[in-house]
Amino acid sequence: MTTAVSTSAAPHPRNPPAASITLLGMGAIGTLMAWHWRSQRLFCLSRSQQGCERRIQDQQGANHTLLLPHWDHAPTDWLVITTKAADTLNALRPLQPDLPRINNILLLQNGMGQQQQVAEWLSQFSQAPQLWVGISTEGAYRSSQQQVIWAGCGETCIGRWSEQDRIPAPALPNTRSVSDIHTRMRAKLAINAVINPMTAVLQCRNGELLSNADYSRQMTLLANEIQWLYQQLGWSLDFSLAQRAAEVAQATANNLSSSLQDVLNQRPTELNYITGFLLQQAQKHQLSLPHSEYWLQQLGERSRNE
Ligand code: KPL
Repeated sequence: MTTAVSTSAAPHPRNPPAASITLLGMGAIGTLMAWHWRSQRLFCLSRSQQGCERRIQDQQGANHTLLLPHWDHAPTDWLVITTKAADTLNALRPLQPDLPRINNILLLQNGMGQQQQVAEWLSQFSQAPQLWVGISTEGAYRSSQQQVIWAGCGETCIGRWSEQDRIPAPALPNTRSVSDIHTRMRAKLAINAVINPMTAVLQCRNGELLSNADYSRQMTLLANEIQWLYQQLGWSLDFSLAQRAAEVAQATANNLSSSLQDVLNQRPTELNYITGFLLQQAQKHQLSLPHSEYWLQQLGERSRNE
């Protein structure tokens, strides 16, 4: 079954007014969020300025086509950025004249480092939008340029970047607003910093990190190193990383990690914003992370954010 969904339909009179959401980055997670938000007023920012058409296969195997018009620069409640971490500032800079018309910016991406860059960039402007950051455990991948498969249900948590800011959250459907987003982001980063570089280098599914004894031993070494770094940085991690990373690898055993998908599709990976970000933190404190360094070097990428 194929359903075409045009996303800016007028809301039913009994429903709360639809939020205006502009999406920048229509890859796997951007397309999945557009599907969740299909009853809102959705727009996209595409290079062609022509709007975006994407297909998504839901969990029952039904296909839907999403048609998002190009953002008309009218005031928008949310600008949601789901580009690759490395592309964030370059995508945002041309929107500087639009900032007074954007109420909130949400960065929903893998990795860390880009949030700080955006916060610093926004701080120069008097009429800057509120900055939000988020993490998602939804499973989605692109099976072709236009087609996304929704592979696993998850949760998307968002929170304010500025921890002092206690303004109540405006509603963003299908997300949970949390007060400890920084702790959650760091926990997710730690897990990604174990699974992603190893699977990308070894070109294996997540589950193979457990079934192969040598991989499993190396995974424990890497996890223990990152757990040690977090202790040195005073970043709380209230679980054993070796154990949690193994649980996640088990739960996603058949997955190709996002970094491996990037390698296989000859796209740049986000590891400079995962492992690279941790190496930068370590360097600031004169700490060394030989295992993390090894995996990043294996991938032939420079071990710091560009
Ligand atoms: O988040 C992931 C990723 O691939 O980026 C994990 C949890 C490792 C699942 O594949």
